[in-house]
Amino acid sequence: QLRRAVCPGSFDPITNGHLDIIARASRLYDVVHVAVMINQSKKGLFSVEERIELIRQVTADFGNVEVESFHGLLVDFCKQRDIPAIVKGLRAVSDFDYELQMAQMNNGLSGVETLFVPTNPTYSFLSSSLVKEVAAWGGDVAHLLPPVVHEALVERIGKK
Ligand code: COD
Repeated sequence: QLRRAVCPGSFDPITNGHLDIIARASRLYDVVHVAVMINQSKKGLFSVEERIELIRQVTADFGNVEVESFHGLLVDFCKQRDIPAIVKGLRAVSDFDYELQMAQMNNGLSGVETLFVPTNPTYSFLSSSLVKEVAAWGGDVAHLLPPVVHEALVERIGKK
Protein backbone atom coordinates (compact mmCIF):
# COMPACT_ATOMS: atom_id res chain seq x y z
CA GLN A 1 0.00 0.00 0.00
CA LEU A 2 1.26 3.47 -0.92
CA ARG A 3 2.18 5.76 1.97
CA ARG A 4 0.30 9.02 1.55
CA ALA A 5 0.41 12.43 3.20
CA VAL A 6 -1.27 15.76 2.60
CA CYS A 7 0.18 19.28 2.66
CA PRO A 8 -2.85 21.58 3.04
CA GLY A 9 -3.03 25.34 2.75
CA SER A 10 -4.38 28.37 0.95
CA PHE A 11 -1.30 28.75 -1.29
CA ASP A 12 -2.28 32.25 -2.43
CA PRO A 13 0.29 31.99 -3.96
CA ILE A 14 2.73 29.15 -3.22
CA THR A 15 6.06 30.44 -1.83
CA ASN A 16 9.53 28.91 -1.49
CA GLY A 17 8.57 28.16 2.14
CA HIS A 18 5.61 26.00 1.09
CA LEU A 19 7.67 24.39 -1.66
CA ASP A 20 10.43 23.43 0.78
CA ILE A 21 7.90 21.60 2.99
CA ILE A 22 6.29 19.84 0.00
CA ALA A 23 9.71 18.79 -1.32
CA ARG A 24 10.71 17.34 2.04
CA ALA A 25 7.36 15.54 2.41
CA SER A 26 7.77 14.11 -1.08
CA ARG A 27 11.02 12.45 0.01
CA LEU A 28 9.32 10.84 3.02
CA TYR A 29 6.09 9.58 1.43
CA ASP A 30 5.17 7.68 -1.73
CA VAL A 31 2.49 10.20 -2.68
CA VAL A 32 2.04 13.75 -1.42
CA HIS A 33 -1.35 15.37 -1.96
CA VAL A 34 -1.30 19.15 -2.00
CA ALA A 35 -4.76 20.34 -0.98
CA VAL A 36 -5.77 23.91 -1.81
CA MET A 37 -8.45 24.37 0.83
CA ILE A 38 -11.29 26.63 -0.30
CA ASN A 39 -12.21 29.33 2.20
CA GLN A 40 -15.19 31.29 0.95
CA SER A 41 -14.72 34.11 3.43
CA LYS A 42 -11.22 34.86 2.07
CA LYS A 43 -11.09 36.22 -1.43
CA GLY A 44 -7.71 35.37 -2.85
CA LEU A 45 -5.42 37.32 -5.14
CA PHE A 46 -5.29 34.20 -7.32
CA SER A 47 -8.27 31.99 -8.13
CA VAL A 48 -8.19 28.42 -6.84
CA GLU A 49 -7.59 27.19 -10.41
CA GLU A 50 -4.65 29.57 -10.84
CA ARG A 51 -3.13 28.46 -7.52
CA ILE A 52 -3.45 24.80 -8.52
CA GLU A 53 -1.83 25.45 -11.90
CA LEU A 54 1.14 27.25 -10.28
CA ILE A 55 1.62 24.48 -7.71
CA ARG A 56 1.46 21.82 -10.46
CA GLN A 57 4.15 23.62 -12.44
CA VAL A 58 6.57 24.00 -9.54
CA THR A 59 6.09 20.47 -8.15
CA ALA A 60 6.07 18.59 -11.49
CA ASP A 61 9.70 17.50 -11.13
CA PHE A 62 9.10 15.77 -7.80
CA GLY A 63 7.11 13.07 -9.62
CA ASN A 64 4.88 12.06 -6.70
CA VAL A 65 2.85 15.19 -5.95
CA GLU A 66 -0.88 15.44 -6.72
CA VAL A 67 -2.58 18.83 -6.52
CA GLU A 68 -6.29 19.46 -6.08
CA SER A 69 -8.70 21.79 -4.34
CA PHE A 70 -11.14 20.87 -1.60
CA HIS A 71 -14.21 22.49 -0.16
CA GLY A 72 -14.84 21.18 3.35
CA LEU A 73 -12.97 19.77 6.28
CA LEU A 74 -9.39 18.62 5.89
CA VAL A 75 -10.24 15.39 7.76
CA ASP A 76 -12.84 14.58 5.07
CA PHE A 77 -10.27 15.15 2.33
CA CYS A 78 -8.03 12.67 4.18
CA LYS A 79 -10.79 10.10 4.76
CA GLN A 80 -11.87 10.09 1.12
CA ARG A 81 -8.32 9.38 -0.06
CA ASP A 82 -7.14 7.13 2.74
CA ILE A 83 -4.49 9.64 3.89
CA PRO A 84 -3.29 9.04 7.48
CA ALA A 85 -0.90 12.00 7.81
CA ILE A 86 -0.92 15.79 7.49
CA VAL A 87 2.49 17.44 7.03
CA LYS A 88 2.84 21.06 8.12
CA GLY A 89 5.74 23.47 8.38
CA LEU A 90 6.35 25.28 11.67
CA ARG A 91 7.92 28.67 11.15
CA ALA A 92 8.17 29.94 14.71
CA VAL A 93 6.61 29.53 18.13
CA SER A 94 3.92 31.94 16.96
CA ASP A 95 2.63 29.23 14.57
CA PHE A 96 2.60 26.64 17.31
CA ASP A 97 -0.54 27.49 19.31
CA TYR A 98 -2.87 27.47 16.36
CA GLU A 99 -1.20 24.53 14.63
CA LEU A 100 -1.39 22.48 17.82
CA GLN A 101 -5.10 23.24 18.16
CA MET A 102 -5.80 22.21 14.59
CA ALA A 103 -3.69 19.05 14.94
CA GLN A 104 -5.56 18.04 18.10
CA MET A 105 -8.95 18.87 16.61
CA ASN A 106 -8.20 16.89 13.44
CA ASN A 107 -6.91 13.96 15.45
CA GLY A 108 -10.00 14.00 17.65
CA LEU A 109 -12.30 14.16 14.62
CA SER A 110 -10.83 11.28 12.66
CA GLY A 111 -7.57 9.95 14.12
CA VAL A 112 -5.44 11.57 11.41
CA GLU A 113 -1.92 12.45 12.60
CA THR A 114 -0.14 15.78 11.99
CA LEU A 115 3.63 15.84 11.49
CA PHE A 116 5.48 19.12 11.88
CA VAL A 117 8.58 19.86 9.85
CA PRO A 118 10.75 22.72 11.11
CA THR A 119 10.91 25.42 8.47
CA ASN A 120 14.16 26.05 6.70
CA PRO A 121 15.44 29.13 8.60
CA THR A 122 15.87 30.94 5.27
CA TYR A 123 12.08 31.02 5.03
CA SER A 124 11.02 31.39 8.64
CA PHE A 125 9.66 34.93 8.11
CA LEU A 126 7.94 34.09 4.85
CA SER A 127 4.18 34.06 4.28
CA SER A 128 1.98 34.51 1.21
CA SER A 129 0.34 37.57 2.75
CA LEU A 130 3.65 39.36 3.45
CA VAL A 131 4.89 38.58 -0.04
CA LYS A 132 1.73 40.10 -1.54
CA GLU A 133 1.99 43.18 0.63
CA VAL A 134 5.67 43.78 -0.15
CA ALA A 135 5.10 43.17 -3.88
CA ALA A 136 2.10 45.52 -3.92
CA TRP A 137 4.38 48.34 -2.72
CA GLY A 138 7.03 47.50 -5.27
CA GLY A 139 9.40 45.59 -2.97
CA ASP A 140 11.56 42.84 -4.43
CA VAL A 141 10.28 39.37 -3.56
CA ALA A 142 11.88 37.45 -6.44
CA HIS A 143 14.10 35.41 -4.10
CA LEU A 144 11.08 34.24 -2.06
CA LEU A 145 9.07 32.64 -4.86
CA PRO A 146 9.60 30.14 -7.65
CA PRO A 147 10.22 32.14 -10.88
CA VAL A 148 6.85 31.30 -12.53
CA VAL A 149 5.03 32.35 -9.37
CA HIS A 150 6.98 35.60 -9.21
CA GLU A 151 6.09 36.33 -12.84
CA ALA A 152 2.41 35.64 -12.17
CA LEU A 153 2.46 37.87 -9.08
CA VAL A 154 4.11 40.80 -10.84
CA GLU A 155 1.66 40.47 -13.71
CA ARG A 156 -1.36 40.26 -11.39
CA ILE A 157 -0.34 43.19 -9.23
CA GLY A 158 0.66 45.26 -12.26
CA LYS A 159 -2.83 44.76 -13.69
CA LYS A 160 -4.58 45.97 -10.56
N1 COD B 1 7.88 27.79 5.70
C1 COD B 1 7.40 26.55 5.93
N2 COD B 1 6.11 26.21 5.89
C2 COD B 1 5.26 27.16 5.59
C3 COD B 1 5.65 28.48 5.32
C4 COD B 1 7.04 28.78 5.39
N3 COD B 1 7.52 30.01 5.17
N4 COD B 1 4.55 29.20 5.05
C5 COD B 1 3.52 28.35 5.16
N5 COD B 1 3.94 27.11 5.49
C6 COD B 1 3.16 25.88 5.69
C7 COD B 1 2.53 25.81 7.03
O1 COD B 1 2.50 24.49 7.44
C8 COD B 1 1.12 26.26 6.75
O2 COD B 1 0.20 25.69 7.63
C9 COD B 1 0.90 25.70 5.34
O3 COD B 1 2.15 25.83 4.72
C10 COD B 1 -0.13 26.46 4.55
O4 COD B 1 0.09 27.84 4.62
P1 COD B 1 -1.00 28.86 4.03
O5 COD B 1 -0.72 30.19 4.59
O6 COD B 1 -1.06 28.72 2.56
O7 COD B 1 -2.37 28.28 4.50
P2 COD B 1 -3.28 28.53 5.79
O8 COD B 1 -2.50 28.78 7.01
O9 COD B 1 -4.29 29.53 5.36
O10 COD B 1 -3.94 27.06 5.87
C11 COD B 1 -4.84 26.71 6.85
C12 COD B 1 -5.61 25.45 6.44
C13 COD B 1 -6.24 25.63 5.06
C14 COD B 1 -4.66 24.27 6.39
C15 COD B 1 -6.70 25.22 7.52
O11 COD B 1 -7.46 26.39 7.66
C16 COD B 1 -7.61 24.07 7.16
O12 COD B 1 -7.27 22.91 7.33
N6 COD B 1 -8.80 24.39 6.61
C17 COD B 1 -9.77 23.43 6.14
C18 COD B 1 -11.06 23.44 6.99
C19 COD B 1 -10.88 22.62 8.23
O13 COD B 1 -10.65 21.43 8.21
N7 COD B 1 -10.97 23.32 9.38
C20 COD B 1 -10.81 22.73 10.69
C21 COD B 1 -9.35 22.75 11.12
S1 COD B 1 -9.15 22.01 12.71
